[in-house]
Amino acid sequence: MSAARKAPPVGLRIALVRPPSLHSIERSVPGAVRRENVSYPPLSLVALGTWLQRSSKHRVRVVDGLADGLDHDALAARIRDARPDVVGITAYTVTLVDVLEAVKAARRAGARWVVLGGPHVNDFPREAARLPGIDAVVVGEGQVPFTRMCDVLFRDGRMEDCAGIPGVRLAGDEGPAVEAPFHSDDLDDYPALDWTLVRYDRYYDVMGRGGRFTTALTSRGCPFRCNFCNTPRVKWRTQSAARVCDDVVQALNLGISEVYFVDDTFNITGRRVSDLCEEILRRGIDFRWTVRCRAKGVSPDLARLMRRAGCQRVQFGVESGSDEALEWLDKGVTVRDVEEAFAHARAAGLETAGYFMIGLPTETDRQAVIRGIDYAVSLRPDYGMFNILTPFPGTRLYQKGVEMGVVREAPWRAFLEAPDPSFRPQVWDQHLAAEELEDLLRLAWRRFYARPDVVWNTVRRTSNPAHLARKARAGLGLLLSR
Ligand code: B12
Ligand code: SF4
Repeated sequence: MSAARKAPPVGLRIALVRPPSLHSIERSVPGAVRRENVSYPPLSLVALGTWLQRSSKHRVRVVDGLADGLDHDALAARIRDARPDVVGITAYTVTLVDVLEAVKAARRAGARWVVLGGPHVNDFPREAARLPGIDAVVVGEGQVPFTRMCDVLFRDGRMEDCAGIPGVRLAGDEGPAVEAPFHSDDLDDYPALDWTLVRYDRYYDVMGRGGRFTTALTSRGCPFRCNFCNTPRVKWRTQSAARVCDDVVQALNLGISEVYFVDDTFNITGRRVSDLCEEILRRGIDFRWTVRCRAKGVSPDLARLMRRAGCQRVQFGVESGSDEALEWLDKGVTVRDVEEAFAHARAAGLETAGYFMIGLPTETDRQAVIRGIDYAVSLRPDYGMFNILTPFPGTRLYQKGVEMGVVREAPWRAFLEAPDPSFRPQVWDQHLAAEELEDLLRLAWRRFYARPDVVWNTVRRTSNPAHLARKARAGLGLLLSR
């Protein structure tokens, strides 16, 4: 009898990695909030993995180092288990130090090629391509370029041959500092997500009701021009209502009951929102959902329709209770718009959340910041999220700060070239020092969440004891944070 011949490989083995967050440089968010970040699924990697499986023969494994609470040695062991040819790592700027540790872990695990993608690469392609230990970066939506890259690597075994694939930059490529990210013209071209790539039953939303939870992205980009945000560089595109519903139904079939649509701005046109609500109602799809909306454009009718279609919570970027500040930030929204939007949402029975900033250029002393915090409380959202205004490179706010002599560029430049865990992003410290703003930030979280009605509403709405325990842990963490 002849010995069985080994079948030639049909594709590469690919590990897609979300690094842990052990060295976050974020100082604007208390640890209790950061700890809840592990509860969101790695949507970008599921999207990449789904596409790779659909359009190639490569074999994919997702390693969620964040949700699994791995350190970098455990991450290396987990990657080694997958015996990958290629390791693709998703990179956020605030966890860049961990990204580099993950690159080293991938190398220790024997990966032949290591590739980065994700928001950090999209914002800083040139610097990302210079990071040590990597072979290439992918700028923009990774599905098509990364798959093409893997096809070339499988065929030729040479990373150099991937030069020229749109969206791909080889290590050390000194191309433009900013480039138009690769994107698909039609979001419906992407297939429905294969959530079985991850342990989809483990994710939850601390602000939700404790059901099985996932995120989804139904549009990309935003035409507005808030000066602290870098999203506007991307052209606005949407999925069709039918397509969103198909994807939701697929998730519901896995027992998922809560979906957070993480679009930067869900209600860029009211028409799109109403079309989606009508489609959900027409098909009788029963699930709770959350969106992030702009305050302008949430009419009483739209809010009621959203509620009928299962919307549970609307999150608004309020930022400030001062028109002068909103104007400074180029928000294009007034305090009145915000108050009306909250009133309409509440009247329709929607829960609300507000994002607020402290340390705005118009807050010239401690009292002004405290007035801002009091405004946030007086608006009575069900949830409040507070941040210190932080000018990120690439935003118009950053540029303005440089021109005003408020922003110091050298520390950011040094961090982007050689990420160091001791680096802290400079907050807008024109009037108040960073330490004072951090102290006020803690005050904001405490003032907002230490109110009996907030505690009572949370208890009243949460029937799942395990979820109530999570909420209590997050709440106590916030109140006790130093
Ligand atoms: C949901 C979300 C969260 C969730 C979950 C985050 C997580 N860790 O999974 C929560 C609320 C926890 C969160 C927290 C934070 N977030 Co956030 N978040 C988002 C949001 C709204 C959606 C992300 C998403 O799922 N997108 C959908 C997927 C499909 O798209 P994608 O991530 O861009 O991935 C595509 C490409 O980037 C690329 N890609 C991604 N990874 C890889 C890997 C490889 C190998 C390749 C080839 C390609 C590739 O292909 C993907 C598919 O097309 C985005 C804004 C946005 N609309 O994208 C902000 C965003 C990602 N967040 C941002 C920030 C700043 C934060 C925080 C720092 C906020 C804070 N102050 O705490 C924290 C940090 C979290 C952390 N430590 O990981 C920034 C990141 C900027 C940056 N340069 O890093 C964004 C872009 C918002 C913004 N415009 O400022 N966030
Ligand atoms: S509305 Fe939101 S996503 Fe759009 S520019 Fe402003 S902050 Fe960015």
